[in-house]
Parts: sequence; structure tokens; C-alpha cells
Amino acid sequence: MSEIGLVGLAVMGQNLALNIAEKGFSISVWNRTAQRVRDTLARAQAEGDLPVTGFEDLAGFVASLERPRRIILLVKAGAPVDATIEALFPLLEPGDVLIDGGNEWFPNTERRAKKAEEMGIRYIGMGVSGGEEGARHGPSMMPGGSRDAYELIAPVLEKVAAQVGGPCVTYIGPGGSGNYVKMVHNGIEYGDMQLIAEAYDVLRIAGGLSNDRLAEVFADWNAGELESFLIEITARIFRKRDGDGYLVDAILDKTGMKGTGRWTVQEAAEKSVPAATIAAALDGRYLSGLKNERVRASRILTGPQASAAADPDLVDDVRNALYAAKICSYAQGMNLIRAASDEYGWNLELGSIARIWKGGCIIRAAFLDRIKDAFDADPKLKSLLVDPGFAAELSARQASWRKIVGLAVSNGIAVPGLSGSLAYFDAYRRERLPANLLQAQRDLFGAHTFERVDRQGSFHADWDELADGV
Ligand code: 2AM
Repeated sequence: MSEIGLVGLAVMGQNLALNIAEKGFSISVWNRTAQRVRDTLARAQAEGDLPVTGFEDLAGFVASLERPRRIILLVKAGAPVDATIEALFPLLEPGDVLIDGGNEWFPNTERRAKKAEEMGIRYIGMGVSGGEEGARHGPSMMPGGSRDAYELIAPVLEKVAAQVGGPCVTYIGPGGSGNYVKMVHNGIEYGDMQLIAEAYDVLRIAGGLSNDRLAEVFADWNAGELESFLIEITARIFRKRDGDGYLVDAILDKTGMKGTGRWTVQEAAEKSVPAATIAAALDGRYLSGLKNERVRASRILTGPQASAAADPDLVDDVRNALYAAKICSYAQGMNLIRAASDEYGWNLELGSIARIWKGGCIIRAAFLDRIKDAFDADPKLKSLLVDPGFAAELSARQASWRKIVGLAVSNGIAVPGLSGSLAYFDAYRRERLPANLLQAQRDLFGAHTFERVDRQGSFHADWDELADGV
């Protein structure tokens, strides 16, 4: 009998199964296409005679599991998950636990959990981050759903997870909260990547930095407050040669995506949470996708002649701008998680969520400790921007941030992440915004009414009357 089962042996499933086996848990595996079962068994053999048992029939797989059965699904999100659980349900018994580890749209998890519950089966939607490497050696995992089901699987997950100041896994909350947190993680990842790409563009175009120099700069940044997986791999990327040149220069400037970043922006709109940086990152990907149009437009539309100028402070200023914008991006992501938590009554702990992103996942960074500390100090903190530590850091970096955004604008370099974050910061820090004028317009053309700064109530003006109409 095996302690745990795993269904779906594509890249993530295969690596997670081997990781689980390596941590000493016996595991049974099944995949729709049998070849992947054979491949997994061959790897299990080659990577240390790991305790993996393969099945080519689903019933045999289910019968091989200790009860209550614990089955992790890593099949393609959407209809394939429905098809797989439909096939599994008749073979399961009350008390069994299903854990969907895919990047699933959270309402799908809630729908399936309800159906599973009717049969006495417990269901968990679990975000898994870290790609192939993370799955094999220690991912960050975000399980949400039935709490007692989590307790049954926790000993396995805690051993399998990345270990950075404790296992990078915790019970997130009920319903689809695990999927939701993973979705926002991916949105934050989009923001980080966009900001790094903009920093590269400014350093390259306005600073004239070579790839060798960029590699040094990013390696240097990785030794300071920006220390993170994405900064580290960026330094590595600039060193990679391709014939006489560098590979990064030979790569087509057209970005792919799988959808979770888009969901984050959709959800931010749905929950009325401003998320300028993450939305800028998504737009940046869409604009990159218009490669053919951009090639044509580049021959029609002109801009300022970008010129590289020697500025001994440029690298530090860009680092400051990147760091300040990153704080804004994480503030947006955390606020979105909180908005969902409030709306659905999930009771999520933002500090714990920052903690489990410390290892295994793509956005792992030293900086997450600071976020955890900020929410530990004040769980009701309205925004990371007003945490005293972050507020002081933003203040100290403002001059650099404004300088870099100004430099980019005057050189015609698009920096929607850096500038969108700055606009977010500038709007958030202002007691009074020009929204009074918007309200006046809405009242004039649509009688939508407005509130006043000096009196309680709802007012409508006669805008044809020049004298005070209210
Ligand atoms: P496959 O190897 O048989 O294609 C990622 O695509 C994983 O999801 C793979 O393990 C794949 O199985 C599985 N998958 C995709 N669609 C599926 C479906 N309709 N039913 C079961 N598994 C599916």
C-alpha cells in the first residue's frame, strides 16, 4: 500500500512525485497516457531507487492507497480536472482527500469542493509555485479548502516544501483561497518581471550599459535589499553567450503567458482594488505581443532621440526606483488578497502568506521578511506603503524614483511599471485628489449627486445656475 497517490505526470506532477518519494513517502502514480507512468518509474529508479509504484489502470491505482486516501492531482486546469475527478469519484470513499495542485480558477475549486463534500470527500485547491526545479526539490505550496483534510496531508507537504525559516507551506484558508493566493502570487511575479525589464531598458538605453556590465550590476543588487531569485537569474541571463554575441540580444521580444496574471488584474477590477503596477505588467505583455504592428509603427511614429549619458548615480537611482516600485506592487497584491479575504470571510493571514513565499517560488526574496514583519506588527495594516519602515524607505528613494521616471519619459523609454507605481504612490499619499471635478461632471451630466467637504449628505446642483445651486 502507498501512503499517497498522484495523478498527472507532466513536468510538475512527475517532479513532485519524485520529491515526495525522496522524502520517504511511498507513492502510487497514474497518468492518462501510460508512457508518462513508465517515464516516471524510470526516473524514480535512476534518481535513487525511490519508492514509486506506477499504475496503468485507475482502479488499481486507487486500490493501492492507504485509507483515508490522499490523492494529489496535477492535470491541466479546467475541463481535464473535471474529467479526472469524474473518473475518480466512483472509486473513492467518504473521508478520502483530493488535492488539486494546478493553477485553477478559484470558483472551479469551490464548485468541485461542494460536489466532493456531498460524497463525503474532502477537497483542497493548492497553488504550487517554483516550476520544475521547485517541484522536484522544494516548492512553495498554498493549500486552501477543508482544514481537517489539510491536517491529513500536512506531514507530507511540510517535508516536501522548500525550507526557508520553516516549511514554505501553511494552511491558507477555506474555499478557493489557496488558488486565489497563488493567482495573486503570479500577478506579483508579473509585476516584478516587468519592473526588472524596465530597469534593464533604462540602464541599457539611457545608461549605455553592456551586457557584461548589466550582469555585474544585477549580481551586485542581488547582494543587497533586492536579493531575490528573479534578480539572481537576471544576472545569469546577461552572461549567457550565443556565438559571438549574447543570447539575450537574440531572443525575440514577444512574451508568452498562461493566464493567471490576467486573472489577477480581472480580480483587482472586480474587487475595486487599484493594482497599477500589476496591470502595467499585463499591458506590457500585450504590447510585446504586437510585434509586427510595432515593427511597422516604428517606421511611422517618432520619439525623442534616446541618448546614453554618463551619470555616476544612474545605477543606484535605478536600483532605488526598482525597489520603491516593488513595494507598491506588493502592496497592491496584498491588498487584493485582503479584499477577497474580507469579501469571502476567508480570514487570511497576510504575514504567513509572505512567509511561505520566502522559498521555492519565483518571487522568493529577502524582502518578504519585511512584509511578514509589517503584517505581524499590525495585522490590520491598510497598506504596506504606510508601514513605518516601508514609508521611510519610499521617502528615501523618492528623488531617485522621480529622476528615473523623468529620464525615461524624456528619452522615450516606456516604463509603465515604474511610472504607474509612482502615480499609485502619488495618488495614495494625497489627501485631496481631483476627483471633486469628476463628481461635478457626473452630477452635471447624470445627476449622480455628490458629497461635500463641509456638510453631511448627498447633493445635486443646478449647474445652469451660476449662483450657489445647493
Ligand atoms: P496526458 O499525459 O495523458 O496528456 C498536463 O497536460 C497533464 O494533464 C498531463 O498529465 C495530461 O495527461 C493531463 N491531462 C490533460 N487532459 C486530460 C484529461 N482530459 N484527462 C486526464 N488527464 C488529462
